[in-house]
This record gives sequence, C-alpha cells and structure tokens, in this order.
Amino acid sequence: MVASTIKAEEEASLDLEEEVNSSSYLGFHNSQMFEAGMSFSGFERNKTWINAGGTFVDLSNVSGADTPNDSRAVIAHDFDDDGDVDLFVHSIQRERHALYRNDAVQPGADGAGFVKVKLRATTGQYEAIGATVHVDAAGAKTAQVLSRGAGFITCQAPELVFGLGTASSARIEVLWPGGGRESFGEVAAGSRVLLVQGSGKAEPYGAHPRPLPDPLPPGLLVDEGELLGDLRVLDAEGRETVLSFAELADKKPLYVNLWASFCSSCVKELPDLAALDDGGEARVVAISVDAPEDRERAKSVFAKGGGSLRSFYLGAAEADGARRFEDLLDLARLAIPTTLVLSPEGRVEAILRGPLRDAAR
Ligand SMILES: [Ca+2]
Ligand SMILES: [Ca+2]
Repeated sequence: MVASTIKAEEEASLDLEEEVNSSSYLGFHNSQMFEAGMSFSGFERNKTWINAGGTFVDLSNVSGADTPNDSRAVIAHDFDDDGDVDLFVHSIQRERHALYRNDAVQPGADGAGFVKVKLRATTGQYEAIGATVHVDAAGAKTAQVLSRGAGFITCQAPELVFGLGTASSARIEVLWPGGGRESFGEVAAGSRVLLVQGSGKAEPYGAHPRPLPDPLPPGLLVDEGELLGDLRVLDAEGRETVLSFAELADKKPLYVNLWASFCSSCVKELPDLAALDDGGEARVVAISVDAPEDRERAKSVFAKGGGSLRSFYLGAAEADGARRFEDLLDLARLAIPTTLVLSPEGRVEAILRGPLRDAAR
C-alpha cells in the first residue's frame, strides 16, 4: 500500500507531479495497467508443492493456488486455526489478496497431527525473532526459525506450526537468539504451547477457530443462492439494454448461457440450447463473453446455430450504480461454456460447467 500523501513524479520531462492514489494518478500510472489485469512479468503462474514422503508433488492446478496474477508475497499461517498452514498471497493485479484455505491435509478429529508454538524471550527482544525451534516427532526431526519478515512488504505471524504426521507427541527444544538451548520436554499432538525463555515448561494456550468460507466459483463473482438484480448488456445491434431476469424467465427456470465464438464446444451446443428454449419448459438466453472487437464475428457465428435464442453481448458502458453483466464475471478465469440456472425470480439455483449435456454441478 502506498500512502496517499506521497507526491510522485509522473513524467520527469514534463515536470508533472501528482498525489499517489488520486484518481488521475490511477488513470495515468502503471496501476491502470494492473487494474486491467496486465502483467509486467509475463503472467508467471504460482506453484504449490506438497511433500509426499520426501518427494515433492506439484499441486499447483488442483490446489486452486495456481493463478495468472503476478504475486509479490506469501504468508504461510494457520488462519482458521484448524492445525494446518494456509496461504495468504498478495498480487499486483486484479483481486490482489487471496486467502487459500488448506484442505489438502485433514487434521484428525481429535486435533492431532500438529503442534503450534509461540515464543517469548526474557532476554533481548521480547518476540524472540531469530529463535530456532526444533521438533522431534517420533524420530522425525524438523526445525523452523521464527521470522517476522519473509516476503515483500510481508510480516509473518509470530506462531510456528509443525506437522507431526501420525506421531502422538513431540519433543521441543528452542535455540534462543543470542545462544542458549532449552528443552521444553514432550508435548502432545494437537497442542498449542507458549514457550517462555528460562521456564523449561510448555504453557498451553487455547484454540481460536475461525472457519473460512468456501470460495466463489472460479470465474464468477456470484454464487448459488444469490438473487441477481437487473444487469446492463448490449443487444445484437450494440444498443445498451437492461436484462431483467424475472422478465426473461417468464415464470419458468431461466438458463443464462455464457459462450464465446472462439469456444467450439460452446458453438456446438447453441442449437441444443435453442431447442431447449423452443421446448417451452425453460427459457434460455445466450450471453457472449467475446471481446468487443470480436462482437461482429460472434454475431455471425451465433446466426448459424443460435436459432431464435435471445442473445446479448458484454460491453455496456460503466455507469454509477447500475451493474453490468461483466461485473459478475472474472473473465480471465471463467471457463466456458458456463450456464447459470436461475429461478423464475432470478435467483442462482445452479452453476453448470461445460456443455449442458455433460455438465456437472
Ligand atoms: Ca488452517
Ligand atoms: Ca484445513
């Protein structure tokens, strides 16, 4: 974050200055580029690996932590306090902050599988930054250094989490800053302990679970159960229009199909969607997510397979207080085709991925 009072030199040759975070600064600065989702670094993707018994397995894709954003910092911490380490990632574009809940390892119902450690030094600095904590869990030894800065503009939480696997307890030793090794004896799996320098005794502290909600579906900024209000789009002639889902539904389930002219499986199912609409049991509208410059191509593709389906396009102008359809979408992540199944009132009842005939909820 940049303080709003800082003056930045915009362009030396023009002798221009302006306040950081002013609207004109956002308009002219690199931030405009990042707002648009562009990359300085060629969209280097984030990677995640899991230690599978001495071999590291690439979980980037299935973990959900893979992203085209350029990330600048990561904090590993047990944010929901369930005993495993979650990740907070700061990126420079688009949704800048992502909190990844760790579902890869399920701690036992009895809370076993980990030990959490906080430190308090009684000599030198209070937080014991630089202390090394050694944990021996049934012969499996590991160590961590307490750090309070381990990434770009990043501060680690002063709590260390050790995975114990199936061990029922662990021996803990601390190498304090400035020297001095101290044993804190055997601690049961599932413990959270404060280790005070010189006490030789592990003091338990309580758990503070903070369950993290499920994320939104990838590519969508809406979820099942939400009522969609009116949204602005363009019609086939490029005129601004307001979609009223309740009206479009005509008291029937409404399928809102997101497609694009470059997506062959989308184009292939347009006749099926038209038949579904014609059948009368449900209503269907098609919304092309093609870029504005491809709208003409999308129109000609649609004309061949879309039949009598009502079709709309993204690209309505931004206006205060009136949402556009693209405000529901994260286009860089949206897999198409995707179909929103709405109730006659316009509530999202299901999100279907892939062509309807093989879509799974
Ligand atoms: Ca966790
Ligand atoms: Ca977890």
